[in-house]
Amino acid sequence: MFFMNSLMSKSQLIEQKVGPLYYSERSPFARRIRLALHLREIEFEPRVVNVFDPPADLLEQNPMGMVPVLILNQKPIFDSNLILETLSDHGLKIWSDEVELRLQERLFSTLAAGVMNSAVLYFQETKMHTSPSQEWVEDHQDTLIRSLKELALRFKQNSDHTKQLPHQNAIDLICALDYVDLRLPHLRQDYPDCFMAFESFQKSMNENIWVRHTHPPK
Ligand SMILES: N[C@@H](CCC(=O)N[C@@H](CS)C(=O)NCC(=O)O)C(=O)O
Repeated sequence: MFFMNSLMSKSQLIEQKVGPLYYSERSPFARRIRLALHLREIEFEPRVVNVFDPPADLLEQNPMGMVPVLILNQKPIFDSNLILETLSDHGLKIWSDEVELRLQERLFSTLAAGVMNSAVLYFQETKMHTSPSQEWVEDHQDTLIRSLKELALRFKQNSDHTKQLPHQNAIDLICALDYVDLRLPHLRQDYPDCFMAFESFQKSMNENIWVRHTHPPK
């Protein structure tokens, strides 16, 4: 078990036990939590697992066998959205306090998580199923493209602070884009317009050591 330290001096999380965090190195959902913690210098015990062959302790913590799972005060919290909400409940600054701003930020992050979800489903359909359905493959890709287009529109309108770390919108966007590059690398060529808005953002994000450190391996 590890303890919180440093930057979160006012956080109620300070005295609480954080971790382990169950994750897989390629999971974009887990990466959004790893980055939210790393960027605030919150230490956690890493528990890297293979979700395609889930170990018994992961299934014990989360019967759905999915990552991320964060153990907080000895209790498992799963689903990245609920983890973020819980961290926020414990005083971590994840979202703006102002209601309308918070709604817009959360909608943006929900769209980014939607892109992650479509990319995971696309990967599962193309690489994991014995007889992939072309219809589903196209459906997942279409959903992904629609969500990416909406993200690009909103990104252009968003204020600058949401495009910088450690804002959760910036974290979620970089996790979504890097995962799309991993699983659907052809999209950049097929739909260059969808990625144009994010070009300098993605480059600048990669200057951050934690973004590089958590980059999904090939
Ligand atoms: N809605 C969940 C999605 C988590 C998810 O799909 N995780 C994937 C890895 S990217 C997983 O654990 N897959 C294992 C499986 O489907 O058995 C979240 O936000 O945490």
